[in-house]
Amino acid sequence: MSKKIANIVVGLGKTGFSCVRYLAAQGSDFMVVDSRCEPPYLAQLQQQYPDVKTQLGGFDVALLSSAERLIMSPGLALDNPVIQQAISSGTHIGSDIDLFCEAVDAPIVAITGSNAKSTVTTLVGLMAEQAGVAVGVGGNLGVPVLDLLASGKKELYVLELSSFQLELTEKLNAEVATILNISPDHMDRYESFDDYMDAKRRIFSGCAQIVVNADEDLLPEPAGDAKVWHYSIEDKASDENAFGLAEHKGESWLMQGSTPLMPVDEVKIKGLHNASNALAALALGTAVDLPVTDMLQTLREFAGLAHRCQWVANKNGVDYYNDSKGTNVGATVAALNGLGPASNGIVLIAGGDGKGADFDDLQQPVWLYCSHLVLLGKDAQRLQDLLAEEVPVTRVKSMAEAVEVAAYIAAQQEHRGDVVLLSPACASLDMFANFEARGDAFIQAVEAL
Ligand code: UMA
Ligand code: ADP
Repeated sequence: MSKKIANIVVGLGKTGFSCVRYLAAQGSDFMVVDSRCEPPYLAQLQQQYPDVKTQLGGFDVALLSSAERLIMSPGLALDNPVIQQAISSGTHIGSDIDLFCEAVDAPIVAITGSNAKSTVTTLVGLMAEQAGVAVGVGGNLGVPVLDLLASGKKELYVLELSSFQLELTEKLNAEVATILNISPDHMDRYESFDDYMDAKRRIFSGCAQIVVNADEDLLPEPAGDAKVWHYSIEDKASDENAFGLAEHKGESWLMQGSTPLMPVDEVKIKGLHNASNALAALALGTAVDLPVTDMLQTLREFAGLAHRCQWVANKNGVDYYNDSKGTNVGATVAALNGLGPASNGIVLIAGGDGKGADFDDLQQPVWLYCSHLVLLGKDAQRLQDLLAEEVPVTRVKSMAEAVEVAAYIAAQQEHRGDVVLLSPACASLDMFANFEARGDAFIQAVEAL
């Protein structure tokens, strides 16, 4: 009988290529497969690892079933029949996160949620840097976890983990883990909302401490004997293990228990949802002993990530915001609730690939705060069917047209000082390479006005 291949790396995107680098450095026996004929990292593989065997353009049942282990890329759903057949023939299945967990030798701060992951991950990473801690920050945020291991000795890892990355994770053993919030996303990948929650819940496996957002009804109850920290924007902090908001010296302050930390107004990223993100970061940082002065300094300085409710320009009295990372309903609801109360009427640019989502939760904030909808992309019709009863809709074919139309409408409105907001509630992949490209197209169109 021929010898089994030890590892097959399934997928040659960012994650797959990081697995190649890692396994090659370990001297492991592996090959690479991808369903596409020309996967993104093919040229780099051929150049840097010419001896690594590949099979491209489809998955071969016999080959995958002959491996001891498949190392899956997060973008591939596990219900693929070939993958399922390999599993039933006894092939072990894992991910880059498993390889990382086997090798890591410093505590992990693990962050998931439907929204705010990148913002909170970045904040905690910057807080650690501010405190002089050698920190590796990555995961779904962009740098694959295995690449973090190769970038020098670290004292702490801060990881953003998507539900896709958690699906296969058996024991993450994080020092502290959190699910920031949960609202439906990726419903084209999961059979039900419960399945999506189950994937997220795996972040808690083996963790020592848990940070819980007390404002979220739907979050799973933490189990086991992990130490629990709470945070809330709706409540003042009840004890030293809780972070909240309270009146102090006539202003709203960030609190830890009964200790006032800093006025909310000094947090550079604005809006109540960002106050929640600041409290989450403080709770996570406190759990790994980061000094409070360094954490507060970071909150004063961090200006926010691009494409998340990012102010772009004021043109003729109209503020333009780029929230291209608003790729699900929960994010767009947060953007509308954040900007709506201070605006005379938001012209909302939305649409794209809804990933099978139910858009119902958009109705209330859209009808309350939007004066006009400019819709584009694959699911424009579904959004129009749901929302056009109360708000006028214009359909467009490109981002340039969307911005031109939105600017024209904003100029016609009775009150000036309005807002044009790109917050699509959808993924970008039907029209753009990624959410960054969509946001850049918006910014370019605004600049061209
Ligand atoms: N694909 C194929 N055939 C294959 C392998 C992949 O068609 O054989 C397709 C997938 O279906 C998917 C695309 O290729 O549409 C990319 O998948 P991938 O697993 O190769 O992705 P990577 O390039 O490795 O990037 C992944 C994350 N992408 C996904 O989970 C889809 C990146 O998050 C992450 O930054 C990176 O690993 C490093 O950890 C991006 C993302 O969109 C930002 N994440 C989703 C989200 O945030 O909503 C979960
Ligand atoms: P993720 O990495 O989970 O996608 P980001 O920090 O990139 O999170 O933000 C994604 C979207 O969610 C952006 O549109 C952002 O404005 C919005 N957002 C940020 N924080 C929150 C929050 N606490 N609740 C809801 N939406 C949020």
